[in-house]
Amino acid sequence: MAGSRKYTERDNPRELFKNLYAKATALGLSEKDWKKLDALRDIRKGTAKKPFVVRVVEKVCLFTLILCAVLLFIIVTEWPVSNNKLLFVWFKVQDLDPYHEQCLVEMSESISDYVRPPVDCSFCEGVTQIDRITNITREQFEAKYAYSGRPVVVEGSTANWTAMNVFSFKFFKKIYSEDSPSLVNSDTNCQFFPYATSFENLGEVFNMSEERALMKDGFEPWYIGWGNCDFSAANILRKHYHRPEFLPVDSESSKTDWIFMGSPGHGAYLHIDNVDLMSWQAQITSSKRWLLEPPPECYYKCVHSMSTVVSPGEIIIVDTNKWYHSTLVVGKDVSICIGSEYD
Ligand SMILES: O=C(O)CCC(=O)C(=O)O
Ligand SMILES: [Fe+2]
Repeated sequence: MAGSRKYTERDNPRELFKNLYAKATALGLSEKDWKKLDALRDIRKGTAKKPFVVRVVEKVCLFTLILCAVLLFIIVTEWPVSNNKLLFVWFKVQDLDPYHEQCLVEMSESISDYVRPPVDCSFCEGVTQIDRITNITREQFEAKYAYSGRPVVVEGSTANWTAMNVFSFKFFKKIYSEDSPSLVNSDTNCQFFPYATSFENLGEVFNMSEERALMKDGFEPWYIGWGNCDFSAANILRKHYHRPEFLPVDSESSKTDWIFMGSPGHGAYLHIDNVDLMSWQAQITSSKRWLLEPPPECYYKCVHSMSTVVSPGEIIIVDTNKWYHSTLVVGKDVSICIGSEYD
């Protein structure tokens, strides 16, 4: 094309600027003078390329900021968590039954311990020991223990329970049919506590070898608990025990029986519960040490720990929502306990 010329190295803006810089410096322009030039500052800013790492960090920060904004939006507006349709999808994605699941997110016990609201420490103020009472009347029980949060062991209240002779690993195994919901925790009421064992459900417990169940030497010890959700098993269980007679007449009992069973030297780790009501627990076989501690926020008002050994035929009443509690089987045989809640 006429009039056009070839692009040369001299036309390179960098080269052009280098020449200009050399000429200006030769004419006496100092580095300080250069820095005063706004145009030069703009050129420097515009052309300076940020290092790769800085650009990546910037992008990550931006992404995190957007993510936080979205999460904040969800938390503040409760969207989409409060949106039923999306909730339904959320459950389905997790393969949960949206009609039976109680909580959107299963909170682990260790987390729920940290996020629980602080308790009113009056329940443990002045309580220095776990009282022991024999043949307590309803009136005495109601006046001092039923709803005060003060723990107590009642002696001699299971005298006419056939459970004392009937309950055993073998007996429990027999009262559950093969398709019992209790064996596979198919319901939220069928809670199973494996504690330190690797059992995943009650079905697996009943499948352990007879030697292990009977704690023969060399077999792994075990300790577990479960909430019975099988009505036909409950009917059989209740033929052998009844609600303690000292409980207030008009108090409702929970329909769920809790059973805890296992080897000497084992038990439940220290925890606090989130159940609806007060609990009673009867020791059927062997003996178990209970350790109770008030929540840490009550340390300045209450004794830091109390313990007692509960023997066969004794019933312990504890507000397990207020007292941290742990247990340890101290007898020689398999420990079996049955309990429930009352309001
Ligand atoms: O009996 C046990 O080992 C634990 C009982 C328990 O944690 C409860 O009854 O809340
Ligand atoms: Fe508990």
